[in-house]
Amino acid sequence: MPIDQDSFHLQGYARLSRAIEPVLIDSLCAAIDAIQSRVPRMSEAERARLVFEKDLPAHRRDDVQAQAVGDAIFILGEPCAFDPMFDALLDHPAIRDAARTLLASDALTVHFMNVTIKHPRFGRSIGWHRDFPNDYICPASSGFVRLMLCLDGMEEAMGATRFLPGSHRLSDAEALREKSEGTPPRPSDDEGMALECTAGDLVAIHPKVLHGGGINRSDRMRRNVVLQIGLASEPLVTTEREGVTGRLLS
Ligand SMILES: O=C(O)CCC(=O)C(=O)O
Repeated sequence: MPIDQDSFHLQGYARLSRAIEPVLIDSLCAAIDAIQSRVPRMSEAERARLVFEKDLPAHRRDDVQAQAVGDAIFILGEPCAFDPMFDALLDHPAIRDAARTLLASDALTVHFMNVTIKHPRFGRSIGWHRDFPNDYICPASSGFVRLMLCLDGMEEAMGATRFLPGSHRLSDAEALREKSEGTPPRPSDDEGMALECTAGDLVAIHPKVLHGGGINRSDRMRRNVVLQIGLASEPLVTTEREGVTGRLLS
C-alpha cells in the first residue's frame, strides 16, 4: 500500500499503517533500551550525540525536576553510530518508496536520523514548529520530508505528535521570513489534532506543517525514529553533518 499523497499535500502529513514489520520494530526497541542502559559507561563522544531530558527546561515536563528524570534520553542522535540495526531502515523498501512518492524523485539523500523519546510520566512536550527552515541540517528550499517511524504507537495521553492541518500552505520565502523575523503567536498546545498510531506506522511530515505534541502522561514509553530525506539536487546550507548525511537512498 503506498503512502497517501493526497493527505500529505492537503493536510501536511500522512500515515502509512504498519509499514515496518514487528520483528524489526522489536529489535530497534531492544537496541534503544541497551543504549539507554549504557549511558553511565559512555564516552564523552557518545554522550555528545544525546540530548538528556534533565538538561532541558522543566516546564515542558510538568515541572518534574531534573533529579527525578535521571539519565533519560530525549533525543538519541545518530542512532546508526550506536547500533548498526538502525541502518536497516535506510535500506527498507517502505521508507524508500514513501520518500520517492512524496518527493517525486528517485535521486534522494539522507540528511539525518534520530530517535525522539518521551519517557513515561514526564517525557516532555514539543512546541509548535515547522521543520523548514531548521538550523541543524537543512537545504535552501523545502525539498525534503521527515519520515517518523512509531516504535511504540502513540495515543494522545502518550504525547502523540499533534498537527495543525493545512498549516504547510505557505511559500518557502514566507517560512524563511517567519523564522528570521521571530516566531509569530502559535496556537495553544491542545489545538490541532493528535495523530494516534500503532507500532510500526510510518508518518510523513511535510517540512512546513506546524506540529508539536504534549507531555507523555501515560505509563508507556513513546519512541519515534525520525529520518529527514531530501532531493539529491538540493545542497545543504547548514554546517552540521552526521555519518548518514549524504547517503543515497537506494
Ligand atoms: O516525535 C515527535 O513527536 C515529533 C518529532 C518532531 O517534531 C520533529 O522531528 O520535528
